[in-house]
Amino acid sequence: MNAPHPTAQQRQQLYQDMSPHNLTPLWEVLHALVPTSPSSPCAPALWKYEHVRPYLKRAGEVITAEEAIRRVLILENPALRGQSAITQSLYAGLQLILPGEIAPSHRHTQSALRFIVEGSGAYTAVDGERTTMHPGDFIITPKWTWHDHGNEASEPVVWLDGLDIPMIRFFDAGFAENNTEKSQTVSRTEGSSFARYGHNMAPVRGDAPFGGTSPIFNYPYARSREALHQLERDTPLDPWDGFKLRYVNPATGGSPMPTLGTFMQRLPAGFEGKASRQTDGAVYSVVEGAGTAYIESPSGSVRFDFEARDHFVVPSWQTVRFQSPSGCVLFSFSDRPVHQALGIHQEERLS
Ligand code: GTQ
Repeated sequence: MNAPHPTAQQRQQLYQDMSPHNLTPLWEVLHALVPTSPSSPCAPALWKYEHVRPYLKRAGEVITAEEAIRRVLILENPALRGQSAITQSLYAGLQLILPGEIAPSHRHTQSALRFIVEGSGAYTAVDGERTTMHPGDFIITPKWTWHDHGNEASEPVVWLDGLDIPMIRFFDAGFAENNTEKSQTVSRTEGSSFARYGHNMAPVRGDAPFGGTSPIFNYPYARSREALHQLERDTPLDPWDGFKLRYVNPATGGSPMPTLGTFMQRLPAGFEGKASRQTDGAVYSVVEGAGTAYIESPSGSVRFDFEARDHFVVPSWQTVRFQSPSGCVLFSFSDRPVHQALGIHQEERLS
């Protein structure tokens, strides 16, 4: 072995001497700080519902919703364990509420989405209005609005929670407060937000109640499903996406929440999609049917065979393509609105 080059030694000495002063050389890390393309530490991962469900059931036996505040099993990215994150910017979890339970009212600066996975008849209350959950419904909780969940039906209800928790943590902008009431007082009849904003109409006077966040807080599956099926009947198929729609804030045409973009797509029977990649890593909830996602990650190719109620994550800038011999419907969410606001969103569609 050769002795280290004197310059190398001098460099090491410099690093060592300045380290106690909280100084470190850029040139040793520049390539990683300013990569030629994104190289997410996040890994692709799949959570089969049949594997998750027994643990949800056990969670229901060891803690009440009230004691837990939120009885949720976090979907933790295997490459980000301990961080309560499914991607660097997003949080996802599966929340269980049993008949008769209440998840008490609180509010926080994090925005949340609920995507109903199993069971019907539980409710979420937001800003004085309740909305009843059905499988496939997409429900939002705008930042800093009081919200509580309850189940007055006879079956357990499970939904996917998607929040911008890691993003708000990154900005050190998290505030939260517990309500003095366990269940907030209901001040409007169910459906009144939808009546005002859900029919391509809006009140003549007054601003939308939640600023840049959608004034609608339940986007029922019956409607999104019908829209996709009609598209399948009479519009051309997108070779990458199948038939894919984004949810909108009807007051702005933008995303329902400033930090979270949400999508619903139908892959028709026999779909053999082309590969694409995007800067926004995305979380998928399988609504109906079955299929396969092929993801190219730096550590190799992975194949996820999915069916209804399974969840998976596609990391930033890793290519994904879908196949579905029998057809399926996929819900997904990502931090795309933030990428778009910053002008850094990129998509590459491979042929
Ligand atoms: O329902 O308010 O999964 O505050 C994590 C944090 C759900 C909620 C989560 C939360 C909630």
